[in-house]
Amino acid sequence: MISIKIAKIFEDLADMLEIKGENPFRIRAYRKAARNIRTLTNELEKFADEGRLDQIPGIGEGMKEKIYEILDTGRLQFYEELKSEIPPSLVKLLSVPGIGPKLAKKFYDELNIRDIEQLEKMAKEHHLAGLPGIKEKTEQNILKGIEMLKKGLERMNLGIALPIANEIVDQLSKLPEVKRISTAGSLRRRKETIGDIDILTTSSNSKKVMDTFINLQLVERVLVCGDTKSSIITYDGIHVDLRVVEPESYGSALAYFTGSKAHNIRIREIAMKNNLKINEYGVFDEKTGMKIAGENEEEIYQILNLPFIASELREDMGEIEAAKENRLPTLVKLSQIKGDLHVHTTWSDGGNSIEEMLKTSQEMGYKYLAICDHSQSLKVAGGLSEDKLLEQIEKIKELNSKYKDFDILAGSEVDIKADGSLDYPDELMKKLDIVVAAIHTRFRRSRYEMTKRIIKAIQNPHVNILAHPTGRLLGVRDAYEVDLDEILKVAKINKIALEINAFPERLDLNDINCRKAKEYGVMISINTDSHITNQLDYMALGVSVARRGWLEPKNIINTKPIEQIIKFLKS
Ligand code: DGT
Ligand code: CA
Ligand code: CA
Repeated sequence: MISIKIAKIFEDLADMLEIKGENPFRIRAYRKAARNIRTLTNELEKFADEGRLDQIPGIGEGMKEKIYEILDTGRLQFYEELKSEIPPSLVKLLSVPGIGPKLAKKFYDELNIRDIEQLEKMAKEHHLAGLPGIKEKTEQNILKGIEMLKKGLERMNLGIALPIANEIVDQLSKLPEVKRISTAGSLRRRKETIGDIDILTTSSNSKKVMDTFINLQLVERVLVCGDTKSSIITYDGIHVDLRVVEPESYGSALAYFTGSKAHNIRIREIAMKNNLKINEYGVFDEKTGMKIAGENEEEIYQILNLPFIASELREDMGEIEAAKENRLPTLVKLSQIKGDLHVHTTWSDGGNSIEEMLKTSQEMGYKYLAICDHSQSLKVAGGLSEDKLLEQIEKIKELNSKYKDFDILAGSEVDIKADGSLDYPDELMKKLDIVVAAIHTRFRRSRYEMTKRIIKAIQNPHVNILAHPTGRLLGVRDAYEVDLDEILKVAKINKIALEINAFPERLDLNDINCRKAKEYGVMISINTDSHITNQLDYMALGVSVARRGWLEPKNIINTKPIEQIIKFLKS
């Protein structure tokens, strides 16, 4: 858990150095290190103990020393010094979309603006527009940015919340007093954003559990500490509720606190029709008041004569009707995924070699992996020239002959240009096993133009997968406007799979659009878009999205054996 704290410190350092106007390479190095440390969750200490910190991509000598200092002393002198120089509330200004370090510094120097509240006030009173280089439009954009930030702050991405929740559950599970434990709430339903983390447990010694909870390393502040419920705030600013319930009520409490509220209301209605009462303590006979169930969640659905409804479906989005008619989907599971069809390597902007990505994939039990580095015009991401790509294809051929029972697909994440043409010529794409097409630039186009552009791209016979189809970045950028129905129609005809990009900020397609793709009979590929080996674990996030989108293994291309993948890619 210390890794989260260290990542946060490095992110803060990057922001502070940016305000100070320091060397951009140094700033980028901190951000990169923070990102890689964050994905290590509980492994960081192991790396440190074994003296292997420099094996983490992006961790050089200086970073290593800083990590040791935090591990040894719990703080970092350099960070404390910078904090006294640059108020942390000023750093927060950078999280307003549209405000960079130069602007933040200008507002601080000229108007003594030190936090977001002051900035909002000054913008509303039109004090910003007078400053050199600041137009009225900028002022309006800043207010819009503040609004977006406030919305975003209320919820965090599943990809941030899930590892933290898992870590807390792991730590508490180690206590002999903890008998049963689970996440609940929106996190257990795997919603793409989470308001707060809910955890539920039974224990013979609630005081001991609460004590352990509020003293966990990631706790910054304790809000409430009681016998049955405690709440804390983590270093990341995440609110976590822990509830301890009686063993005989664990199942009904789990159902109650998993929600959603809308789902629970429907379930209680069905119960009432059967003269039953359901609450967080159990299922009761309405006439006699006798308790008839509550220890296990499954019993609740059984008593109502319903099949068990997976937590990801509990949104009152048709799952109750489907359960009644016995047509709930058989949801895809993580263990059914046989490979990842979109990963990067050091050939473009990745942090690990092809061999390293392969090794981790094999350890995960995969049967194949598609190497899809960036294409030539994406210079910022180290896109491969045509010659370089040809060289990589040869390299992959060579590797393939070395690996038994594992297939490496030579691919590319080919940029879709503004006019819908692709970033490599057809003759070159013909040499690839797989082409993943994606938009990376110029998304401020009309719905009509974007739709036309994507359709043109997926009509190219060499394209197999449309990556992150709507371009949204959670909390940063909304999806671009497209006519998804039109795209799905063309995808169906041209046998194109759409991607669930499992990267935490993307989760694109989202749950609702997955259901739509399924209706159109369009295949889905769940890919991580990994840039380092640790990110291959993001597959679990992608699978959650698929489950929330009612997808079954048969809807997902990378649950299939390699022979069928090849058949699909050739079709
Ligand atoms: P979030 O945290 O905003 O992402 O969403 P949830 O669903 O985790 O909501 P939260 O944390 O407020 O409460 C957890 C669950 O507890 C929620 O899904 C359903 C249940 N719950 C909370 N308050 C109520 C309530 O007033 N009535 C009912 N029926 N259920 C509630
Ligand atoms: Ca919650
Ligand atoms: Ca809660």
